[in-house]
Amino acid sequence: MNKVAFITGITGQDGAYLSEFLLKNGYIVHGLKRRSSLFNTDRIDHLYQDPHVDHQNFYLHYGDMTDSTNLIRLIKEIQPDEIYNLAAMSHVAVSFEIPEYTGNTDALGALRILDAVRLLGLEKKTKIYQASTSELYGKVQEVPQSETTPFYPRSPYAVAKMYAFWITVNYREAYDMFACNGILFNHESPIRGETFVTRKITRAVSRIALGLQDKFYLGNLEAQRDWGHAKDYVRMMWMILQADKAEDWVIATGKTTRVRDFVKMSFAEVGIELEFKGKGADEKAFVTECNNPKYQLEIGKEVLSVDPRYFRPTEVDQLVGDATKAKQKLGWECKYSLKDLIHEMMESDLKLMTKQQYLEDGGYSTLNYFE
Ligand code: NDP
Ligand code: GDR
Repeated sequence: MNKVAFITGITGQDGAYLSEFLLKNGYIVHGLKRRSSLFNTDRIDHLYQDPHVDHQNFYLHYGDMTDSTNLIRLIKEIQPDEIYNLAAMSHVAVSFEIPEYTGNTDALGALRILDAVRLLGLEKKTKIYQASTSELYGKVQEVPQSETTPFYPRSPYAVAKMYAFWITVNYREAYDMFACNGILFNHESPIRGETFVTRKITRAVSRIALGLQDKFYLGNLEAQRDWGHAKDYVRMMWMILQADKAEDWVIATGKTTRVRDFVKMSFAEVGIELEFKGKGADEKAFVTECNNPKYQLEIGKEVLSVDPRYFRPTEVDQLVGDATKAKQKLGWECKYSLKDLIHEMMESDLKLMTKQQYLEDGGYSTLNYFE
């Protein structure tokens, strides 16, 4: 019998990779997608199946994390063996703009899933994965951060995720449910949302190299993140639900890198070396070498400035995870290094931006939001 999984947030970065992974492993996959005025299924279009054909194993259902009746009905119909609750308003900076909605979706959304399973009497059948986050550590109390490090959330997003973390633990203890938190550190990929810093950088560097844009703007260049590849991390989500016991797990590479160095490494992928000058809000980056004849950038050209608009009211300065428990107990390992990740993201964005170049050369405009 094929196992049945229900993924909320299936249209997001992790939902797309997790769907691929579960389908390859023989699962029947159901996903929750939001109604939107434009198509929002770009990342999973390659998995789409015509609902009129037999033997379908990939299904999408309309729904929303703020709608309990919808979630209860879907879980009742699907009778999932595993639920992966990945849906969230996942942008930390945006959560300061829409804190109530963030709480409703990210905190109460997790409760709605847990309580639907309980209400439907599926406690012994359905295992639940909750997408918890390294943002819980926020104002860092300990380096590196592990399952025993105290939390100190620093944004409405992280506070909402802290509720989701504890309600998952509480339902596990109160109702003996197989409900687990994966405390995942940042993970990226070529399909990462365009407004997260890594993808913002690889898109901008590609456009600058191709001559489509002169420069770009970032916020805090000093922040340090433990960046892994999303493909490695979704495999771990599945492993967490296959463990003997329901527990909470830190997933991280154990290495941390400054935003500034991510910028340097991305430019280095196209043979461009940079020098950073100034400090804080006045920092800028200039080209010092251009070693690839394909990309002709003037030496001394300014390609990056800090714009304080991207600073956050409260920032998380440094994250670096200790995934010893997952490595020892579940045998998890990262297959991708940061260099591999940046290489893959740059390769993909250079291709995408080359398409934009053709369009622009043909007289069509292509939008590039500075978000
Ligand atoms: P994305 O932002 O790429 O995807 C978020 C998904 O949630 C999208 O499918 C989005 O739908 C959906 N969603 C948002 N709001 C709602 C709602 N109200 N109802 C239903 N669906 C909704 O996130 P990632 O894939 O990067 O992350 C997956 C999860 O893991 C998130 O919960 C995130 O907070 C968490 N996380 C992510 C980490 C990372 O580094 N990527 C690290 C740690 C945790 P739509 O496509 O329509 O917008
Ligand atoms: P993060 O990711 O907040 O860690 O949350 P993001 O890529 O948004 O920021 C990382 C760091 O880069 C700094 N930064 C900028 N960030 C953005 N987005 N845009 C900028 O221009 C910019 N300049 C500097 C930020 O200040 C920050 O320090 C991600 C999300 O996926 C969450 O859902 C997840 O829980 C955590 O990772 C783990």
